[in-house]
Amino acid sequence: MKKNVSLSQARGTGQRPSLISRRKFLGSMGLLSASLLLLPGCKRIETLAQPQPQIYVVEMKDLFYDPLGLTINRGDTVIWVEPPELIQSRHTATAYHPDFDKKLRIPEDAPAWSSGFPEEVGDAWGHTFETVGLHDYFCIPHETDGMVGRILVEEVSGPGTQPLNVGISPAGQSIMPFVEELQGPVGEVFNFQGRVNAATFPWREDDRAEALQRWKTLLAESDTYFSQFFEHLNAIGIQQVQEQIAAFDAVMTSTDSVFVALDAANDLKGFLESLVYTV
Ligand SMILES: [Cu+2]
Repeated sequence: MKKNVSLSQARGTGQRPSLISRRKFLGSMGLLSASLLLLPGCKRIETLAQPQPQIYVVEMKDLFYDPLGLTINRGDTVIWVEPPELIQSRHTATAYHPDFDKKLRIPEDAPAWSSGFPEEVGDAWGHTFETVGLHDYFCIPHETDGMVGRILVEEVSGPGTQPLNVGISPAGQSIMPFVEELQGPVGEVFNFQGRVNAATFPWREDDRAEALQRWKTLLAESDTYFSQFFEHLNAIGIQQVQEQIAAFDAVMTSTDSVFVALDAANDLKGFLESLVYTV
């Protein structure tokens, strides 16, 4: 039996089938923190010694930001760049702000910020964050496709703490990381969803074997990543998650079907979603 998983399904309204898998990726980031520079989307440019402002890079890829979420200190700078492999230069990084026809989801006293449209591929734009709180942002032409991101500056505060359905498109709600993820072991949210979409491309080209191989690779990696995020969840008091994760792991280790694994991830996602704003 063939079960097709399309981009729209993966991002559909109210569906977050790969959220937990994304979190699994997040968990292992700590293990890899010494080699962050080797990971796509995790390019941190070390500047001076610790108290000095840092510069972080977020890549604007085909319909997703990489990394998706980032935790920084006040005074740090984030630079958004378009990688050269993009075919078209058409993405922006734009704060959820009435100036850009969105509800306010950045701190009230923060300036409205937006990259505007890059003139050509490879252009970069930076913003220095001087206001603590959550800064939610989006791509002007692709917000409804779920091209959204989140910068946490030191503390969880401001209009960005409103529920995700306040001012964010359904697809964006399915992508935006929870603050708990940004407060996790690493503070950078790996964009699993974007990678899932990229891995799904061969399927659309009728190369099912290649797509399955890419999915299996993603899921196998995610298994490693999950444990550390689970430890974080325990640390913030969600003990009952353990049973759900055990059930999920049992499926992950016993099935050869990436779709069965995806369904299991979806079940676990639903459970965690019911908890995440109550901690
Ligand atoms: Cu875009």
